Amino acid sequence: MKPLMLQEGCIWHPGWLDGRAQQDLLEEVRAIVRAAPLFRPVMPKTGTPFSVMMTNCGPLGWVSDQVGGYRYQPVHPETGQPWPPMPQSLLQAWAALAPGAPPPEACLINFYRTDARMSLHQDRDEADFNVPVLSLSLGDSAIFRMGGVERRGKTRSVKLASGDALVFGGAARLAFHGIDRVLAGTSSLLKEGGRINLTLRRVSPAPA
Ligand code: MD6
Ligand code: FE
Repeated sequence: MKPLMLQEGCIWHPGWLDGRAQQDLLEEVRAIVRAAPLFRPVMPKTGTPFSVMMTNCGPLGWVSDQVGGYRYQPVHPETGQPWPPMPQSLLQAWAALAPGAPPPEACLINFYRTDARMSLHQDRDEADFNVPVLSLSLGDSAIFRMGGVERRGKTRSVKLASGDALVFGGAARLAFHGIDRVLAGTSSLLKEGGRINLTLRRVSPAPA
């Protein structure tokens, strides 16, 4: 399907990964989870657990806990081991959809059971907001809500399906967004249902 601009800088590529590529990426995600087990982050200050479980690959990974807050770090918060390397397929997706951007340093992998959500947020733990974030989705479809750069602005929702890519850049890079709900039974990729979302990020300033 042809790409659609949801807002300036935010491009949705429905079906960017075909069935084979989705299956291959799922296998890579499974291998990453074996090396870097899913953990459940908690909100800074309140300690409220996320409903989503997470892991990462690449030189850096995004973590959150009560004391340290949101941050990137080179090791898994529970095992203390470096994150597994980023698979070639993800680097290829980055090269294709974020051409000219400096290499990604982190791929955050979110696991949603069918009752999980992600509240409206901005991604602002990275140094350079000129570099886009690239999102890839696997498994059940989900209602993705996006607004503007102000929390109270108006929002629109799209249904992200397995294989969809979303480039979050330009004026949309700091737009609020979240997952309202996962639509159980919309994909057969994951035997037990649920959804996986991968977001590739440049964390440090671009090399000179
Ligand atoms: C999700 N995505 O699709 C959550 N962040 O599960 C995100 O939070 C996100 O899709 C930054 C850029 C693109 C995204
Ligand atoms: Fe986000």
